[in-house]
Amino acid sequence: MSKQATSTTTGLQFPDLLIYRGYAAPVRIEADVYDLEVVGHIPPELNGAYYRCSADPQYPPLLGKDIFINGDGMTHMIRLENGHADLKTRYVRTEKFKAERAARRALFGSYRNSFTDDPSAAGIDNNTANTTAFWHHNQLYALKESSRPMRLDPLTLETIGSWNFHGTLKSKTFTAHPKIDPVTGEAIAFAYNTPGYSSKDIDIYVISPDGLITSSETFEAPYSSMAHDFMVSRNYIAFTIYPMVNDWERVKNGEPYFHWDSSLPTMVAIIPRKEGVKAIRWYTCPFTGMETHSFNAWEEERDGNKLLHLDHFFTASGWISQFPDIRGECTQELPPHAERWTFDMASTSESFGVKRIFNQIGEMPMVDPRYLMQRTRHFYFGTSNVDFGPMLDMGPKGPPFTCIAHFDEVQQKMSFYYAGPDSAPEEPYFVPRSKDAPEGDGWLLTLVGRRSENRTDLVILDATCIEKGPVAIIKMPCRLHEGFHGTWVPAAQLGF
Ligand code: V55
Ligand code: FE
Repeated sequence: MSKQATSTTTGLQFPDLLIYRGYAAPVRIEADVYDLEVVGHIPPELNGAYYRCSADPQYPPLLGKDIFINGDGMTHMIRLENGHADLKTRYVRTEKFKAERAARRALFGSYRNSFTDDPSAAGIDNNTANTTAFWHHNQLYALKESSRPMRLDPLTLETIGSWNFHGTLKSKTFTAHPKIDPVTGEAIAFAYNTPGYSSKDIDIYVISPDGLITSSETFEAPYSSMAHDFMVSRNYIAFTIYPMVNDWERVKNGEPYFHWDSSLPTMVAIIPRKEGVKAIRWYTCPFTGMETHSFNAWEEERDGNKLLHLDHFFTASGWISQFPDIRGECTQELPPHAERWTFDMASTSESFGVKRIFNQIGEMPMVDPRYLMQRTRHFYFGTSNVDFGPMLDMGPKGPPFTCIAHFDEVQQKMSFYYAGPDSAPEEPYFVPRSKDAPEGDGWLLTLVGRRSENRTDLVILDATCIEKGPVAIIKMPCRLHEGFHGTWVPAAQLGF
């Protein structure tokens, strides 16, 4: 044997951990594939681009391990036109990505914890830009709640850079879940841990249809914690504040950025959009838990009461696949249920009503975005249902879905699309059939992981009959790393 072959030096290797193994393994491929294979027919009305973000680690972790949500932002784009589909995937050129590529290794340590970084990473923006593809004022962004938006070229997916809305963004952070007001065209957004580190301050922003922050207000939360999503109705903004706590003393000690502490109260903040934070009302929940994501918020006048309904997925446990429970109470992540929390804004009551919208567990909620902030009849989400097929093995971000579900609240009817053996659908994104089609008349786009084939498909379902199976299956020749949130941009807005 030659000297070289017996060398014991190891090259670049990801550790043998769940988050780097098998179907979860980093993909790291920046691909351009023209004319993907299509089973069925892509509806010609679907002319535009589907964008979505994922967390696809560029390098093995500096500390030998990491959490799923700390991977480098990889944006996926599937352009649909005249029944054809083209794929493009690109890493977001964040400052972190560029510095680590230059060093040919990881320089950043654990999630949002600069005290665990390599000294050479000091002062470099840790944005991973890995959570939400967001389109507003004709711009495409990759959002991460720890950082400012990253602006991307919607045609090439080239990174343009960090964006501060022409100097009007005061925080160093920005949510991955802004809500676009379908009536005014404004985006309502927020930021927590606003200096880029521990803080009780939460900023609320209104972004005009031409991309300037026209209103910026700050309120103080009872403790510094994760605020991942929020809810907006026509007249109110609502936050569920839950004890996924950020404690700077722990962070300084190299401990995780968040921990679950059920001894702190779960609370709701309700802010009238017109009066703003000076009219904030706080409610303390008689139970502990965490909002995972929200469907919608809407208002209703009933029997002289002014009701505000918050429709969201809520779980009694923390998110222990990512962050520890410091009291050691929950050893298993509990599944989220869809809950409707109802507040009478005409009364001074400090309590609110809670009921289940439906009895199916789930996550990654979606409504027809044209009906956001008003009552929606149709609810879409990811779920599992053992009537169709077995649960899949636990993944690094929790249990994978096997189905997409549609709940029609008027008919009280739950429908399922089962993705097939060893197949895991991700977030369903709703696209209307036409601009003025009635609520729910359109398609759901969802990426489906084909685990045994190590590939991904984009599945198009008719949202009015998902149980009938796909209208079209667009087959990727490779796997797209499992990700988070996407958006659809019609060709007329893309300009190409
Ligand atoms: C979430 C996701 C994140 C994150 C914080 O889904 C919270 C919740 C993908 O990144 O950084
Ligand atoms: Fe999210």
